[in-house]
Amino acid sequence: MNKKVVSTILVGAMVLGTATTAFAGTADGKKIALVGKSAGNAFFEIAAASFVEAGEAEGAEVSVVYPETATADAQIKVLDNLISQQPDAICIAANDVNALQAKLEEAMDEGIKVASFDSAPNADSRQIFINQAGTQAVGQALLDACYDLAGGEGQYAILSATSQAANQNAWIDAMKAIAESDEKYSTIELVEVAYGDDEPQKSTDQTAALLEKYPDLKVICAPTTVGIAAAAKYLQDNGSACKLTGLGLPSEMVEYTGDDDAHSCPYFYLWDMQGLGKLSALTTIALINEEITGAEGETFTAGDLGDYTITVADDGGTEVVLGLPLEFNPENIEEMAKLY
Ligand code: RAM
Repeated sequence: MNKKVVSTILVGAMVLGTATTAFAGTADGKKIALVGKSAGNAFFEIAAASFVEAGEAEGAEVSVVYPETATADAQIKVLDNLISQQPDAICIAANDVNALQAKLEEAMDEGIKVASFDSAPNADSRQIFINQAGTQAVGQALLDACYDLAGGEGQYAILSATSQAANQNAWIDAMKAIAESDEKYSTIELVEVAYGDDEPQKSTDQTAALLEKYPDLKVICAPTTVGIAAAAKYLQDNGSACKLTGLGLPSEMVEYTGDDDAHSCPYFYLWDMQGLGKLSALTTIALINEEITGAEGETFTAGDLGDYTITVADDGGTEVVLGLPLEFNPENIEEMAKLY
């Protein structure tokens, strides 16, 4: 079955999650829909597995739904379908900051709680954002890695996901703002932001194009798990001197991570993926149960993850922040690859 057919079936019928529970959970019988940015991306599959596990442990029925493409239009179709099914909550990773607003407002007007994870729609489109690692913290880590791998001077480029991706654009904006505000970074130059659309082949082609266009390119930073894996393979297979960093899944980066010339990526970042799925589920359930409304200053306990306080996000909406970005390098890559 090709990808399009699978996606269409996923849009048409809420599958992939099932109800369980024989005990009294905090969300018995509640229906939650988890919406990813795109199908076929291991990142969302890993996050969804822990979301489903945590949700089902509380008695919720979780459905995981993917749009046909990584676009806002495709997510609007998914949302239309979901709204007609009246789940108790939707938790979405947005493909666009503003384009989902009307649909998500419609959902909230109908009494459906709206949380977002991974990639936030604007402040009016959600009640809360579950932020994996803090936008500034991710931007700082990535910019410092570019500076370090460039040896403190020279050209670097960014290989992003789609041009509309809310999360990638927020991280890139944070990188640019930090670079502008600190003289230290004036010796490194961002030459281009390219878009691989979270598709492996397009990301590979964009990597090749960057190398051809900028023969002196020292670093590519790919803040997308799909992009970094594709770039890692291309750079390594071609013995390129250009180094790579960004955000990746350790399980997809093991063979490319190393300090020597034989490896394309000395180190990269991500966050606790299982924690992201679990915190997203438990925050969504806290919204359903009206333990929180998503307002600044509210606190709640997310099971064994501990206590969380809702804070104001960079975009003026609210968020809970899971933790800090985690660095993956030759020392820990093998161990972390077993987890995600
Ligand atoms: C890709 C997606 C996702 C992002 C990761 C880092 O899998 O774009 O939204 O958070 O990369």
